[in-house]
Amino acid sequence: MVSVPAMPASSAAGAGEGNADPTGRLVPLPISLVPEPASSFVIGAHAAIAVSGGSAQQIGVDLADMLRPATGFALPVVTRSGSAGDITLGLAANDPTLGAEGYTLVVSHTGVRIEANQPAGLFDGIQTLRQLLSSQIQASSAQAGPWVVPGVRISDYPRYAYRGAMLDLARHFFPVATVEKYIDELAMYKINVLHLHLSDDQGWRLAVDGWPALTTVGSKTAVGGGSGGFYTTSDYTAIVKYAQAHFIAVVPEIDMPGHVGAALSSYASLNCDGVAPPINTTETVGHTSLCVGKPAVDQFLTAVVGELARLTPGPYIHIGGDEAASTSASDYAFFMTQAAQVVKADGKTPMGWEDFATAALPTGSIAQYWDFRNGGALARQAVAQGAQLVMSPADHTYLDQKYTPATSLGLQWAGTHEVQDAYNWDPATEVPGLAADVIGVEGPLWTETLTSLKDLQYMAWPRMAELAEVGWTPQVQRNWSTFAPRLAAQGPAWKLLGINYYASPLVPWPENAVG
Ligand code: TNX
Repeated sequence: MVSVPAMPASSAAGAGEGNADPTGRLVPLPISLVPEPASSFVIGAHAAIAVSGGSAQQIGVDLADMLRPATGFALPVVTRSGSAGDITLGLAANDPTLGAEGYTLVVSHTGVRIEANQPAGLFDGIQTLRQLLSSQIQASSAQAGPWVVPGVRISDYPRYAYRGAMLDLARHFFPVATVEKYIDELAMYKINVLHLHLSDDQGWRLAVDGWPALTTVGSKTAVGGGSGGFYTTSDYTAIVKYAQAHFIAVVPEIDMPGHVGAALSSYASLNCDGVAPPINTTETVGHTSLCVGKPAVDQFLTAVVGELARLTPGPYIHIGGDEAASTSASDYAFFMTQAAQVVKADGKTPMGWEDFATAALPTGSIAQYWDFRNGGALARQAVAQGAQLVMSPADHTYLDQKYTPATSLGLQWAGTHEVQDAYNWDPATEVPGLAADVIGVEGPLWTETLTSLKDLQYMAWPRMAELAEVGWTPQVQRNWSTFAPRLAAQGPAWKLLGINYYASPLVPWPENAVG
């Protein structure tokens, strides 16, 4: 039994618009923030966005796109050092502690200056600036203002390098535009990885050169028998480019050697009995396997991994490996060892669900911890082979799990996850003793029960914003009681952006966030 926090009138304002404390709006919380109440800045009608040229230019354009609709200001992006009244973006931070994704953001009464070492840090910095403004900045048409940026000195960089979201396109397919919308939303919270689950029993979602039936047959359905769909090479490339423009790396996953019903239905040669079965569109897992050792399966593996490697600029190729209950243990270990080697030979780093720790893994592979019921044994086995870990414990990060038993969407095999369950955990201690091997976190959004953008949003938000802070902000700076009002302050922005979210009664949403 959890109690709803009391919400005095002053804290309702604190969660929303009239909040003088700039930390009251920021998710994820920066590592260092010094309020300077005497130094607030008002973005004026003649403000410019001054950039140092080169790669800062594009971030300047991003910032202008972000601020123009609601302010109604011209906000020209100009290449010059900033003068009074400007927002200045620079890439001369020269500060090793900021790393590739950190930034400094200083507000004085004459302007705002954001500096970083790399464009990714500058991009993170403009996300923070957006949150420092009134949520009215999210409106799509001109609003009254004034556009006050509270006085503050921020120096900020992430706890973990890998802060991911996963989207299951296999159980239900979603068009490019839906994925791009999710990318827009993730970028606001400094998420930097999008893992796409592109195949499963119920559907195959990516065209593979030389294997046309994967899409002409394998893509045609979905959980419950819906119509399915797939990405052409150019669709997939469009997603990768869109993500890149938001400093998000795509990690493609083809799940093997189980979860392959759609592939088995497409090619008889992948089956031990040489017969292609009909696609089973129920939610059942663990009933399919590639016929390990068959030459056609080797060719399939090489072709699929090769295609993913060609189309994916990021470092990781995810080869699945979960719940292969219909593959013998020895076939499983043989196949996943081979799959990891093919990824490596294609110049990429193999990533897999933690189950693949029973195979021989190249040093530096990435194991994705999910099954909180096994006490971390597979994660330890992976680390013993020199792998690193991405933490997706299903009882904290699975965005498809119901919030409460009354949530109409979602599953609940890992329990129900109210907002506090998504926040109150530490990736470093989730599996004791492995803190040094954790490179980050990921929130998987499985889609057995989800069929629209609205469904995806409802299950992802607010939990994905919570996970963003778990991945970014040092553990000692995180606690639910100070986080809840900051989370609440996202509500009005989500409402203006048309993001459907679960208005948990455990969060003190301001009045303009709900209804
Ligand atoms: C487990 S966790 C799965 C998925 C399901 C999900 C539903 C994991 C690696 N596999 O196949 O979609 O649960 O919550």
